[in-house]
Amino acid sequence: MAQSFLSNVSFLKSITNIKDKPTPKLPELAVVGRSNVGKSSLINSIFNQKKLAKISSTPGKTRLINYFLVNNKFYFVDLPGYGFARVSKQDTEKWKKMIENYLKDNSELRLVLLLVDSRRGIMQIDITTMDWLSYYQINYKIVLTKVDKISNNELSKTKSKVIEQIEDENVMVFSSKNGKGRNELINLLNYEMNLKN
Ligand SMILES: Nc1nc2c(ncn2[C@@H]2O[C@H](COP(=O)(O)OP(=O)(O)OP(=O)(O)O)[C@@H](O)[C@H]2O)c(=O)[nH]1
Ligand SMILES: [Mg+2]
Repeated sequence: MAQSFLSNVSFLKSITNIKDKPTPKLPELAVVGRSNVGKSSLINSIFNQKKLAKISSTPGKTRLINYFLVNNKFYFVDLPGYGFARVSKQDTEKWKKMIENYLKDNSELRLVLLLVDSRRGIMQIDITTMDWLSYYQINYKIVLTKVDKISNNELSKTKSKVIEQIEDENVMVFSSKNGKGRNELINLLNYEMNLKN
């Protein structure tokens, strides 16, 4: 039952400006977070595919706003990461503008998954993003990624700290490597994107 909304996915197009959004307009679900946090990997893992979204061990792999069509029902949107030091100031500014431009005035956007590396926890740039999302009244959920890399003990500590920071119990955990948290995330997406729109 958890799989129901995942049966059909395809890459549709890459854009840099939301005026070039695909048609028809459909509800959107987007992943945001620091470079290398595992955004593209999460999309691949959710759909059980290896090469749907391009991934790389070098931060800065995703440079465009990538639209994937799911069941002709909604768009899953993979965004470029932010906050990676080795990228030029000019590029950083360009990406920041692209992401902000995507997030604001986006009436199709139903839910944002804000991915946070479970080894690092919430960083200043994530707080800035959360302020942004709140300001634009965008529904978002925090997902702690790469949880296969830390012990259960470390994970529960990080999770408690994040819950305290954001004052919300609703923190997801995820590993695209061993599938931890995958069913819970699918259930959440199923609910948010299927039943509620
Ligand atoms: N161990 C482990 N590695 C992961 C996990 N998710 C992603 N990775 C690795 O982390 C690196 C970055 O993954 P991506 O999915 O490309 O990250 P991204 O957030 O899309 O990065 P940008 O597109 O640069 O913003 C890759 O080497 C992945 O294999 C995970 O859950 N566990
Ligand atoms: Mg990516």
